[in-house]
Amino acid sequence: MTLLRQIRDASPLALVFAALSATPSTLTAQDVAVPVIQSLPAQTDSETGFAAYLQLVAARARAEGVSQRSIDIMLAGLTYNPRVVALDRAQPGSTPGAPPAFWSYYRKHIDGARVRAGQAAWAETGEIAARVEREYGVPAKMLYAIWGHESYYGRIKGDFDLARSLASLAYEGRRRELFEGEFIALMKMADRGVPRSRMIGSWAGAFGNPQFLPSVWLRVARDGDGDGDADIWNSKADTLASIANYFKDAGWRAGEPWGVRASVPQGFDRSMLTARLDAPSCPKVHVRHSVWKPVSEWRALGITPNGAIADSTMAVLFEPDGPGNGSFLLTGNYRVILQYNCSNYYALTVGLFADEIAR
Ligand SMILES: [Ca+2]
Repeated sequence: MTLLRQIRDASPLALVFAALSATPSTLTAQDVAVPVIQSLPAQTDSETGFAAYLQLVAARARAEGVSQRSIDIMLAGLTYNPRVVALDRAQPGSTPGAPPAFWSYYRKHIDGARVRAGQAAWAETGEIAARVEREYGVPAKMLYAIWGHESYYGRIKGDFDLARSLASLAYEGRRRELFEGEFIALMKMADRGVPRSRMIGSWAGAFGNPQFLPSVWLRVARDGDGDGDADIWNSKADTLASIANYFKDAGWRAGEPWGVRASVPQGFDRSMLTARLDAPSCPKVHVRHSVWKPVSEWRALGITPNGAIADSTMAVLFEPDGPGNGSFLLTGNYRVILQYNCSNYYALTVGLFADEIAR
């Protein structure tokens, strides 16, 4: 998933924060005993160096409790894949200056065909989605929006060998800690019984209908159809339950919308609405939001929500293309979508797409 996109979109400083937040707060003797792989210089084209690196990763995996059987399965015949490194290097950096228009981004990603595909998926699996919604408290429309945005309902899941991609990206070294950790997480998936042949996905290591990374799969994937296997590649029930569990785990509040469109009066004074606090994560995303106010206060300022939202709900005002080009009141649940991928355009697109599917 998505964590990769965060990384793609993030500033170097945000990456440092991401790395820090992923570091355990307390070190144990076992942690200290883990080999220091960072001491190996980054290389890109040496099969010998790659093979030597894999042995260091195997040692770290062993230290983290991965079985020798899974290590052998994952490393067997593994070769360096220069293509994924080239794809990674071709990622655009952050564009200086004004951000591109939101609505052109939205129309590029969500069209009538994708909305109809979402409605068709819902018609086919609605009974399962209703059960998942009851169990996790996450609206079905959000599940279909994520599924459709991430993989077009399973049509675009990627055909890269995950072990080869993750090992190559780790070896290349620019984001070694991230990709090495994900590679070891993939080995732990093997320990949990995921067959090697199923481990196929995007060049950057995300996989299945919801495009989870291995660490995310380990943390939140669920078996939705009761066969004992959380198969987010092939099972629609497992996919819906796993996305719902991701949202629940990230703090989704049942009964609250992600946000609503809002009408803002002409000449509305926005000068007093600038948020002063720096957000702890993805600050570039949050800096574009206003201060938090209950909806009742927004109403008192003349702003009208164009959708169901309680007066007591806390919300920020967000106008992605500036005043007069679409205004939104966003709730804490919008932040949950941001955890899936920390981009305003991503989160707003998913929210609006969900509303379109449910229309
Ligand atoms: Ca299952």
